[in-house]
Amino acid sequence: MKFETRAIHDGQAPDPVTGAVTVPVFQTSTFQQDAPGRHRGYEYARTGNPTRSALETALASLEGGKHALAFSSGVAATNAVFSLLKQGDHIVAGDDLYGGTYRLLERVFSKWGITTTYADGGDPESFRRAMRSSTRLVWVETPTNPLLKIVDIKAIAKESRNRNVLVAVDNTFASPFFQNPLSLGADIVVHSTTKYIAGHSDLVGGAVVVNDDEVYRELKFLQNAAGAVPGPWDAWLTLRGLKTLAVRMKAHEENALFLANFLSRHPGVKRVHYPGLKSHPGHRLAARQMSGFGGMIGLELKGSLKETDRFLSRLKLFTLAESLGGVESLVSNPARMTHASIPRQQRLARGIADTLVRLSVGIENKADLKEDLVQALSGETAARGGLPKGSPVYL
Ligand code: P1T
Repeated sequence: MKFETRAIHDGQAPDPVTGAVTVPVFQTSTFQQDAPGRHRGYEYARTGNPTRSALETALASLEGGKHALAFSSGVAATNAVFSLLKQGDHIVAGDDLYGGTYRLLERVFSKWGITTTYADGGDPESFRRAMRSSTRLVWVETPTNPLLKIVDIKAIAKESRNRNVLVAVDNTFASPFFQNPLSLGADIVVHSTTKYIAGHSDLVGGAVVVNDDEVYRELKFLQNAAGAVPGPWDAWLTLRGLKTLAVRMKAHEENALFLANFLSRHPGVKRVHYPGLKSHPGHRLAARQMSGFGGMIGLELKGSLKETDRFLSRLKLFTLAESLGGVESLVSNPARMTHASIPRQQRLARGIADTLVRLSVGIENKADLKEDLVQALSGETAARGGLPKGSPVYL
């Protein structure tokens, strides 16, 4: 069955007891046992809950994987994958990644003797060079957060397989609709389901999808042992969201491509990072390993941080907020928001300018979104034309 059909049916058959067409919210912490240790598949809701099981079945299906596990956040899912490692193990991670992932590596796992080397996401060879005999895991995002770099999953997976190193791909930006890393040779897929999968900016959640039974067993153990599970309501909302993932992703992409083209020609814009633009260094690779380019745009304006701040404050439809992937458009300034946990020198070395703006393009009408950008950019351009400080900018 095709993606759109699986999103609506897999794991989501009508309830066998009542015929309810949607999966019930099993709001219970525990389950009756018929005799001590004899239960009907569920014993305690941290270990398993039928609403969560339905979500896990659907997520595995969307990623083309055998097993999925749902977590209470994307960071909790990431934490479970890093917890597969032991003291002395080494990770090679792409150098452009969510600030919270960097923080987890540098401020939590490093304390326990798990070290990380960062490799250039654009160069598979740099991953090979960073590997040591103690390397157990390669971790990449693609497209990356926030610079939208494209990492060659197949090339990295091939190199890692020879060395018995697990490859994990954080697929949050692409969503399973545009990219399935397991089919490109990755061992583990991670999602912040907070973003496109749930899609409505109304919950925080995460997921891990794998094919290998042994890796699944270890992760399932960690899910229960560490306990960062989603409650049934969040599992249910995520299920409701993912039914429309295909239609939403098509709309996100159409709008993002339209706006990226417009922005790349605007005189107030220095640089646009969007893999769907032919000028993007990862465009051809993205066209090969993804079936669409997604809804995220990186943007650098001409001028200083002051002009950037003016632009941010003038936007009306793009809401200044962390997160991404919801139906509504959001804008952020990674250096002071999502990536503030990376020290400034590190950020600059990775190409994350203080003035970088990140757009999560929603599914509103694209002409309205363009108009919002036009007015915010013209304000910024007019202001640079010499209006006294603090003057209102009329257009
Ligand atoms: O926020 P949470 O659900 O815990 O997911 C963490 C996470 C993991 N991976 C990627 C690629 C992410 O972008 C995130 C969270 N990111 C943001 C909140 C953000 O605005 O970038």
